[in-house]
Amino acid sequence: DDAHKQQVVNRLLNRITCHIPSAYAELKNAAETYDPAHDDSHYTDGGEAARHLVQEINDHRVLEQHHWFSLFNTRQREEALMLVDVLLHAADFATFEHSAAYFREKMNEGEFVYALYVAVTHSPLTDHVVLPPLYEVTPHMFTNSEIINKAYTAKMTQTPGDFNMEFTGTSKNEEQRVAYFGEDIGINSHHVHWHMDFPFWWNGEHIDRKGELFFWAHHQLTARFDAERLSNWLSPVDELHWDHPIKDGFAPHTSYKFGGEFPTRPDNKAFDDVDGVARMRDMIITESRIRDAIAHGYVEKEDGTHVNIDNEHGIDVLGDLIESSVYSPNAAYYGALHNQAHRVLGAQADPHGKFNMPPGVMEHFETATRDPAFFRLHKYMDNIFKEHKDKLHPYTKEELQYANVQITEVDVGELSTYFEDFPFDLGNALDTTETVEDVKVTAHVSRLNHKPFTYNIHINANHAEKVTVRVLLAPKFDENHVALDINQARWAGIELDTFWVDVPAGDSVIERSSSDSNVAIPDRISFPTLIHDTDEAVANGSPLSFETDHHARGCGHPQRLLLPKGTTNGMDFHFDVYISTGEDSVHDNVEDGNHGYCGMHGQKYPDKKPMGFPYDRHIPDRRLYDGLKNLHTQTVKIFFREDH
Ligand code: CUO
Repeated sequence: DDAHKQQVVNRLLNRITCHIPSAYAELKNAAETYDPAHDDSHYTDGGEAARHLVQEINDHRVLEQHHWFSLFNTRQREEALMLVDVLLHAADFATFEHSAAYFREKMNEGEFVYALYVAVTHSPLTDHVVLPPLYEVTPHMFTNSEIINKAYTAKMTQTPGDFNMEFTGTSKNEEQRVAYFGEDIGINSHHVHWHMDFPFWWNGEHIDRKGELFFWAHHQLTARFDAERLSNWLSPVDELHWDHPIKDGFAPHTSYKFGGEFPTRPDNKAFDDVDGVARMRDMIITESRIRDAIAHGYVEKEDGTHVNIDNEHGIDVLGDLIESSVYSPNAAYYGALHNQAHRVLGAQADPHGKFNMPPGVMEHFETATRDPAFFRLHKYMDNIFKEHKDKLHPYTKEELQYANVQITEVDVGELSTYFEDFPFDLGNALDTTETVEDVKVTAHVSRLNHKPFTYNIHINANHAEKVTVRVLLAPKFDENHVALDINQARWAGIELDTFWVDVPAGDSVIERSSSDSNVAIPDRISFPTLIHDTDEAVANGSPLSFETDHHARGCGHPQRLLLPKGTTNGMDFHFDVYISTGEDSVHDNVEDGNHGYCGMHGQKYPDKKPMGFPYDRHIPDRRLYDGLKNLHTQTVKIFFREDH
């Protein structure tokens, strides 16, 4: 049952990097008595994947334990994917459990954690399993070296400790003003889960609009980061380019559990070719091939035939092409701009491998957004996507209007943000032995949150119908307090919510709360709580105390960060509500969840319209959007409260 499965997954992940083989007798038994090579009937592939992996291990070809793991390292990824393959071919949960327990003892810990997270995310056997927050499974990737060192001291001296985690650097670095966003453990968790839900290497069942989601999820990260910058008197991020120096350096103050310190990059570092990865010349060629495809309006497939991209599906093709994923129509020609860029940026401290440095933060989805170069890189790609979107014809009045509904008024409650303290557990950061007692060590971070808010949309409908409601926020002014025109504001827009609702004929009010938002998820259940509540449920034979459906997916913008920070005196934003026909919905019923940036697992993306509609395309003339009865726009202020 669910509690049992949850307990197994907890145990597989707890203490995984703590230098002891298995913290649980049950797992040890499963690992010792189980022989995947002789268990054909329990796998849907007859045990082929398991036999293959066992052979690789017996031949001593797999990465050792206690070594860093990078998904972008081709061989390391292959190994992790072999384990994913084994787990996804398990015909029943017992096989899933036993294989995982077995390979846990034999494989690199980083590969194991990655494979298990991906397998639990995608296997129907683990539908209701809640994955613990990665920041409490592999805390090294989410906190800094100073905290880890203090935690070790606490353990050595057997003194429980609470340690405040500071943002990296000093106020001399103006980028530090927005470190609360890039270094937020919830953002990092969302980002790494997004890439586990939509892996670039994914070759299983087709995932709907995966390329477009790659564009949209990252476009939103970029737009949100810019809104945070404006809240802190910084100009929006500038894109990076291969033949310009990387303006901002970054000192991560972070260590691998195994493999030393994450490398540092000074300011204004010129891009170097990276041995075994890419030359800058190749990056420029790859980019120009993609820009050519956009200019031509088609992508050339490997067999020479064309895929037309001058339409609303073009963005999906381009997303696959730029990332690049297995879905890329021609990776041999268009390369892998995005993935290579992450590796190139991650290796700038030691591009020729002279110093045996481990990969930089840009090579891990857990750590990438901490580096200001992350947002510069994604702005660069975002601008390529924009080039394509700007080629499409602007929406016409006909496409935009919806005669059935008139929005008469939208009243929005107070929008305010504040910083709060958040503790998380560091137990999994520390080595464990039989002879040294565990002590409780906790990291505290300061994180942005907002007061819950509601808004009421007053409408008048000619007839009862299901309608699609889209809610957007966009900064009103730039960093010099010059008003953004509609065409700038629309690209800076933040999706707050998209939902479907049945409205009656006549006047009615749609009430919506910030906590309903379909782009955000609540806090993850902490790992110690997860373990405690699960063990209790198993021991008492009672159901789990938490709602598994509600917490099953880790992908989703943190609810706390739904609003940008704003300013003490109130920062002006456009607050737009746009209503269109319910026929934009793919499904009859869409429950509230996290589909805005993360889709619906195993199902079609629920909104038929392009992501970002009705603001995804060029707006040559503001009058196109003036006078639409189904669009309501107003100015709101977001207040940052220091003294919350
Ligand atoms: Cu998520 Cu570059 O795609 O990090």
